[in-house]
Amino acid sequence: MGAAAPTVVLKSVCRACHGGCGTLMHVQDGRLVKVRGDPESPLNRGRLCPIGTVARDLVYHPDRLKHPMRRLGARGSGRWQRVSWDEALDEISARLLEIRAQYGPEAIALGTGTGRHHIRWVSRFGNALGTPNWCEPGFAQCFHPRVNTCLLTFGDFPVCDFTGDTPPKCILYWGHNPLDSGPDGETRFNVRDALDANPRLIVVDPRETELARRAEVWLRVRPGADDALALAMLNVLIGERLYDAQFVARWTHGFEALAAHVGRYTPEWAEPITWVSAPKIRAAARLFAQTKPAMLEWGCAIEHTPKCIQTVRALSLLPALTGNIDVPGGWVFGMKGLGRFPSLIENLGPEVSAKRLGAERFRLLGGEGADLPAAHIPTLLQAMREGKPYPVKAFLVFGNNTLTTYANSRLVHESLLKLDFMVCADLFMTPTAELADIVLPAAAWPELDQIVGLPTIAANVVLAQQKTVQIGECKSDEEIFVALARRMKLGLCEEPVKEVLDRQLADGGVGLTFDELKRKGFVKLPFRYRKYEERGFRTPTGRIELYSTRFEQLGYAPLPYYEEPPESPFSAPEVAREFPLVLTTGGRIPFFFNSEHRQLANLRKAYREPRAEIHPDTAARHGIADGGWMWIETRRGRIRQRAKFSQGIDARVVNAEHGWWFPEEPAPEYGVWKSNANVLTDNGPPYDPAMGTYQLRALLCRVSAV
Ligand SMILES: Nc1nc2c(c(=O)[nH]1)N[C@H]1C(S)=C(S)[C@@H](COP(=O)(O)OP(=O)(O)OC[C@H]3O[C@@H](n4cnc5c(=O)[nH]c(N)nc54)[C@H](O)[C@@H]3O)O[C@H]1N2
Ligand SMILES: Nc1nc2c(c(=O)[nH]1)N[C@H]1C(S)=C(S)[C@@H](COP(=O)(O)OP(=O)(O)OC[C@H]3O[C@@H](n4cnc5c(=O)[nH]c(N)nc54)[C@H](O)[C@@H]3O)O[C@H]1N2
Ligand code: SF4
Ligand SMILES: [Mo]
Repeated sequence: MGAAAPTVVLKSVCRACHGGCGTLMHVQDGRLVKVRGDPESPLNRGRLCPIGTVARDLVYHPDRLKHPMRRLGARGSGRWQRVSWDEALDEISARLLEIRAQYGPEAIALGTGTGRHHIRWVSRFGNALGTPNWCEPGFAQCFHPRVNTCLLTFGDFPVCDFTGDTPPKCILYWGHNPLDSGPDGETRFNVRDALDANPRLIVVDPRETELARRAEVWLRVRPGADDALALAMLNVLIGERLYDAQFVARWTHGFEALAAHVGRYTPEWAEPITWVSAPKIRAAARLFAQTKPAMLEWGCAIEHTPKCIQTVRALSLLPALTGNIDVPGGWVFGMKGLGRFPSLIENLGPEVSAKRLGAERFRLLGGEGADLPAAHIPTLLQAMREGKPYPVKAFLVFGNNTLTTYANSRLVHESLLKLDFMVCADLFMTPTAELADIVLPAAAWPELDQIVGLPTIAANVVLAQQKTVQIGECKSDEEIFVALARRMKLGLCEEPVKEVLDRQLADGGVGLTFDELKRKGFVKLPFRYRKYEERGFRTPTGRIELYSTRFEQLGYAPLPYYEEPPESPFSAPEVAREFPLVLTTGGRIPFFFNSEHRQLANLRKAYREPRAEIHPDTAARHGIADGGWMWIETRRGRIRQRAKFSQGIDARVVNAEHGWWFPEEPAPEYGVWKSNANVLTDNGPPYDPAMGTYQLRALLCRVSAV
């Protein structure tokens, strides 16, 4: 026997969630033999979460898609035939060119998932193809409402200062539970390190999470009443003169108007709406204002209702009024290590952009106020179903399990069945991929080259993700786009992936090529605080716009206001008679990323089945046992999850987990209708007027024992 091949250790970065943990990839003879956290990475210093730890299980899972497949028989037949990449690309190219010629490029839509390595490449390919219709379930419902709102209010996107030397003295966690979720735009371990310095904690969450238990003030808000709560806190900050008067006078616009506006939103007004007592609201506002530096850690819970943008606006003003902006340990603006992504958006003329579904109505999502313009999902699905305002005939899905993460899964299913042509690129077969005509095998994170800048948008740490192994015939999504663009002779999006990566690095502040960055693993850029002192804020007034001139210009309210969610005990009492409980969904699970990872035995053994949190008194009234299956039903449909008793949750509230399907159950459905929270949610109007956001939380439900 010959000597064992030497092990090579390559630096990379985990992208199994929004990502960012530096890794050391041990490769022997073309096989990944070990994955460890990189002790040198400033984002995780050697640690990995449960999902990162099982990287090898993901890469070598026997159910991975390893070659392209063409469906045999009717949509959803569950029968597939192996085809070559050439056959698959030829067929996709021919069908798309046909649809484009007959109905116009806008009849081809593209979908993707949250924060993936290739997210911007999906819209880039759409732009090359000439269609404005790309979408992502996180665009109107997650993170981008925060980004777009802040770009208009602050001229930049603030992130928590977790990579500097000064820990925060106070953290306000609002609708965000980063002990379980790898947070948006940050990395999990920086968030944990900030807690080690024992900051004072305020938590706004309907569930009694570990953070809520640790908090000095826990505000157990009624799901969907966050806007009322934030407005009442603004009322206290201003009424009790707790704001930073000097900062407000020098660096904000519209303080007088805001002060007059929030005068009506007293804690006593908010108490019956939010189910939080007025003294607690006062205590939270005082603690946040009087402890510095303070930061706001906000999550997607505030973006899952149709008044998402005004909620985000109201919250964003808390750090602004208290002067916690671009200061050590506060909310900071990043150093922009990466250049602008070559999105090819200029290829869409104004007429084509105007055809973006929903753009005209939702100007922060797809119109002139948008950072990365996206189509409105309910409008897109309607175009698939009804051909109105024009037909959408093809859907190309690159990394999204549409049936599990879009609201109202039954309606989504009905819409997808109307398509002429559907393609799905994924790591595994999913209930969504089963509806496709062609399925493409995508490379997982250890199998591809990319760069990532973190914190997202602000990017003062830039890392290289590098290809360490090849699995079957898998290709990265980026490579698939290039291959398809060449096959279709688009004349755009045809240059090699590495050229684009090099250009992004050259246009940013890093000063390295991709190959050079790969060898280093990551670069951390030097940080400067209070950058606004040099050049003001990038808003029309040069200040933080408490009163937003940009919102006003776009035809939206310039000051945040309160609005009741459309399906609540107060706004829909007739519905509440039949469905008396307030339902919220989500609540991240540390072992899975959205609908992913249910195949990985080492994760699944820690968490076999979906759980819905419920108060024992409510459960008792319906004969539901702790750990027993319970039905959860809304006007849209019914699912079952296992009851998880909690004394901490309000007896009027239930929380159902999202993303559940069962890869071990028979194809083509894999149990997707059993426990999927989005059978319960709503994608009908009203939508957020600026962003088009639909309702994933703050709904009405009833429960019963199975
Ligand atoms: N391990 C893991 N990490 C993840 C993900 C994952 O699935 N798994 N998903 C990723 C994604 S896409 C995102 S957006 C982030 C999300 O991460 P988070 O923002 O932390 O999202 P959730 O855990 O769904 O919800 C946060 C908290 O909001 C509470 N909540 C529910 N309804 C309301 C409400 O109406 N108001 C308020 N104030 N709170 C409410 C929930 O009880 C929960 O504790 O995590 C990312 N990271
Ligand atoms: N009810 C309810 N619904 C929700 C939420 C909620 O809290 N409650 N959260 C919402 C939020 S915040 C978000 S961001 C969305 C998330 O929604 P998505 O990000 O779309 O998440 P998934 O649907 O799980 O899609 C991930 C799919 O991509 C595949 N995949 C993983 N890596 C790759 C890759 O590199 N390439 C390709 N081609 N495929 C890959 C996975 O196998 C999986 O099938 O869900 C939203 N839906
Ligand atoms: S937190 Fe995210 S990036 Fe870090 S190890 Fe876990 S899955 Fe990977
Ligand atoms: Mo998200």
